[in-house]
Amino acid sequence: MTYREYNFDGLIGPTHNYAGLSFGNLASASNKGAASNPREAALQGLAKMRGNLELGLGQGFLPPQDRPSLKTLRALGFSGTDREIIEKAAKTEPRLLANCCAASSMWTANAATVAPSPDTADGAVHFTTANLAANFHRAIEAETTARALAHIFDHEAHFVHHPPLPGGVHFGDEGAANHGRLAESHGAPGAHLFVYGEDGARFPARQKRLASEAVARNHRLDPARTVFVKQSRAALDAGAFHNDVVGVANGTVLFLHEQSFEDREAACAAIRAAAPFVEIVEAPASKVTLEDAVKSYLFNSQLVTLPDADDGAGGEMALILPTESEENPRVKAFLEETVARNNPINRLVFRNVRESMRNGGGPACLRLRVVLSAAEAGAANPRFILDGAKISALEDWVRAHYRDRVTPDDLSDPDFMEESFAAMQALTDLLGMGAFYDFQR
Ligand code: SUG
Repeated sequence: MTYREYNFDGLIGPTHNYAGLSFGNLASASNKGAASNPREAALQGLAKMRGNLELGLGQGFLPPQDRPSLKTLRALGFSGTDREIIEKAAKTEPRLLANCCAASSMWTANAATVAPSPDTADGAVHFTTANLAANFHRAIEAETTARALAHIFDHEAHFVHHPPLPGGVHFGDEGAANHGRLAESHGAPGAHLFVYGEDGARFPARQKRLASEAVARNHRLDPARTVFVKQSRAALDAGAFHNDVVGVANGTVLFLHEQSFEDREAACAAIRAAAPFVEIVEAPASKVTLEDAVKSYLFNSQLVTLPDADDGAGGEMALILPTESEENPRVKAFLEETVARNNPINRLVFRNVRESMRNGGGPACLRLRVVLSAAEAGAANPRFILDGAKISALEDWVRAHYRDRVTPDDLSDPDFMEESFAAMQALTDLLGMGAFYDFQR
């Protein structure tokens, strides 16, 4: 059977802004209060999707969420008309309002964890929506994310959907950002690497071991091919709030920073036991410091197998990197050295996703990987699987509805809310989604 990897990128929403909401995420903190450009952000995201399509990769997307989240504000005691709710929240609880306006669902690596069908005991594709319990603005994504995944992957025989884990921060789960799959080809049984954290001296860990274990159970993975590894406190405290800031896995390759794991040798031994074919490509701290890694996001790249004649196995690999990693001379030198060496990574592609990067989201944060057989891909909702014409239609939609400048003050403006909902209404019309969002129900 032929299997293919699809990247489902988050379509960036019209309220994209810099509110400094994520403690431990250095980019989010340092850009707090800056003006954002949602139009440019969404077009950068779509250009990355188009670029991946042009490389021959499978590309889908997840829709943005409806923001401001009036449902959340109502549940927290704000009442009146929609406009009155925004006015009251802006006056008395502006931080809460900012949390309810975040366009953070764009980072779909945090939407869910996915297990492809060759890896699961029942042969279905399993999804567990992430509860994102660590941050309020992200925790309120989970309900709509689950709805979106169920809408797109709507076929009982192929797709199993697990709700967000219960228990709040006790089972804090940040989705695929702390998970990687290693396999000899997309369709071969894969090994699953779950990376969890423990609080550092500076910053709290978001992903809990208990959560990773629960997701592995939900997905009916083979325990012999499932590894739980602790992220290093040094990486967390350097600003790697998700493990995908310091490492990425694809196919037979694990590309990571030397200081990613708390106990490097034990972690690598466990990974080799679960995936004997693995090739570990490591950046030594002497060449790339953790600080370089966090600033440049070289590991927050999409490591992809370029298509070849068969099912994507054995093809060469490319790194889809943020332009920031081209601008750091040490990082650039290490990347060039990596492609020159004898390993499957032999192409570098730099993409500008600066608007997202300024909130701590690189190319890998913006995508959820879903490996599908041809039959499974055929069972997914085709409106969310892209070709060039569909990308052009989404670009037109962005140009018609998005502002090119948003400051924190704009979040208090009820007109901005109405514009955002008009955009979402037009999107549901375009995609035939019906009354999908809370504001439409
Ligand atoms: O959860 N930033 C996101 C970035 C997520 C990146 N995802 C991965 N590494 N996979 C976060 O910290 C900032 C929003 C603000 O400050 O306005 C934010 O939510």
